[in-house]
Amino acid sequence: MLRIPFLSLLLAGFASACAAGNDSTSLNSVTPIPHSTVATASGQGIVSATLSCATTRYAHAVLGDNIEAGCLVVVDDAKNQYTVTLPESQVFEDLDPRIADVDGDGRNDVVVIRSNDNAGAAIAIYTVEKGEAVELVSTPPIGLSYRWLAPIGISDFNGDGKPDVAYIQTPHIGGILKVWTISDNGFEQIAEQRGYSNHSIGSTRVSTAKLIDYNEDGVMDMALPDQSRSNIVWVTLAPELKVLDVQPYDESYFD
Ligand SMILES: [Ca+2]
Ligand SMILES: [Ca+2]
Ligand SMILES: [Ca+2]
Repeated sequence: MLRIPFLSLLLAGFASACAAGNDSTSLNSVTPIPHSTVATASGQGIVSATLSCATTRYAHAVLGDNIEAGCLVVVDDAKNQYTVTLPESQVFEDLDPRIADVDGDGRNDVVVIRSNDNAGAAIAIYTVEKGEAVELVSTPPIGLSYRWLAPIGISDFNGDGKPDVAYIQTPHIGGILKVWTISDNGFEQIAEQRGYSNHSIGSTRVSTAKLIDYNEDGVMDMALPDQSRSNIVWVTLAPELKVLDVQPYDESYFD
């Protein structure tokens, strides 16, 4: 996935992309929120995703400033543009939309962090279906205001052939690694372990982590900072959650 950084945007013009529903304006008219990346991908389904409609209505400010996104603008492979506009009670508390085919239907979806005034953050996955941008699945929100989570990545971590979504819940106050997958039962959690932190309060780097097949068994593993950033911990989920290695922390490993 190629990402284009937008590091020096001014507030001017933020309102331009905030029309509700699906629109037909060109992607060039969409202003990403400050510090955010525009995700792009090849293939079918969603090929571009931009966090836009800057708002300060959710006063949490864990991602470098107090500006969050009120909408998500996606473009599909047929060059149709769609805008998902959140209600006033929610924002996308995120800087890096992640394009991946999460349900394995051959069409790209997009994974974002969506926060709610009363209940905190959730993983939300959107897709384009029948000419509409719709929510595919989401986790329940954490349950408290200003509780946040930081995605690690999307890959088939347990080797069952289906993509999984990994994230750290509450990375600042006792981080819990969680992995979810779309199965016949819906969106369900398949793994959980405490003790990790992939984000520092105020940093615009959403996740300090790396996807790597560390034990070279053909299944993607994760390298994660531990909660105190004393160590790097390599974790596999194949066939079940296990720590593969622990080494002294080195920030440059995650560059
Ligand atoms: Ca899909
Ligand atoms: Ca899997
Ligand atoms: Ca592996």
